[in-house]
Amino acid sequence: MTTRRKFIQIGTLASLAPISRIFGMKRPPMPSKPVVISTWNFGHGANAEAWKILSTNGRALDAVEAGARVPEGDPKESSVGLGGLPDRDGRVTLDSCIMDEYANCGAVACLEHIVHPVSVARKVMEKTPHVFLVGDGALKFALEQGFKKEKLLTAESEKAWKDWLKTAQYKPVANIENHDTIGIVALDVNQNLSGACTTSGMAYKMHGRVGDSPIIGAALFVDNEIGAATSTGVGEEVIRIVGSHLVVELMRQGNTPQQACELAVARIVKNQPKKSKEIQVGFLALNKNGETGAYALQKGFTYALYSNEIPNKIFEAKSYY
Ligand code: SD4
Repeated sequence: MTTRRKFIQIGTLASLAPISRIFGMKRPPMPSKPVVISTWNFGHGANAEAWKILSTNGRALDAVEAGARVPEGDPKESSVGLGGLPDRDGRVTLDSCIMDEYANCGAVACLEHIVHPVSVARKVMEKTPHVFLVGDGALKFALEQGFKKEKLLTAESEKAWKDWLKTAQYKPVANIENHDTIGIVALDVNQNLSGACTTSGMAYKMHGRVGDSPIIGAALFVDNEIGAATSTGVGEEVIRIVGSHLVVELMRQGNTPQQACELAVARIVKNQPKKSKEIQVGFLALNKNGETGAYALQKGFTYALYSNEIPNKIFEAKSYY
């Protein structure tokens, strides 16, 4: 399932990518709807769940929520939902957002004790006049909506945190494959786009720290006329460039999804020439035609793509460094 191979980017060769280093590859066929793309290896399981909805003519919104719930509910995934690594005070705090084809969106941040923050984010979107609930307010709302209060810190995550406390050095390392965020975007048969993002955030962050993952425009953006984008990695750098919104706007200006991801990553490098060598940020993009793009600062950013032509495969994104 996790075999990595070089991904020949769909649509990239239609024109010269500004900083593309891809040469001499054949152009793959245009993907047909539906399409779902999600971050990291656990995107494979998420895509499989999303595909059940997409392949039966379901809505992209339902598909991305169902997909994101897969790693959220898996106690072995130490970066999302149940079993997520805690902050430096030992508290598992979750960030998530969701956005549909009408630009409706909902988000929660610093939410504790709830296994499926993506579903709480969807309730914020559908049941409140607001977009974003945080902390105790988000938990109160979740409980009112019938979500169960649970302990999210597993024995493994608690042990990892106690080991970390021995040195207590906060150094987010690129591509710790079991500490990552799921971002998932999909195009359904009715040509509608939606996306979701969910995470326990950077391990051992300060209590109260919120990353890019629940921020609409940063880790997720959907514009049903153009496309959708999502991100993973060091959220502070994604927030600084409002990354996913930037990727969608770059597509609006005529860039392919691949070019848009590359230009967004280049913006981070321009902002932080030194720091960008040490951290990881990755973007995924999907346009209205079902073409996809993926690009990261560092090697090792994997993602999973599911379409009629590519039945759920994991690829490694091209990278700046
Ligand atoms: C954050 N972007 O909290 C998330 C973490 C992540 O790969 O994606 N790690 O900043």
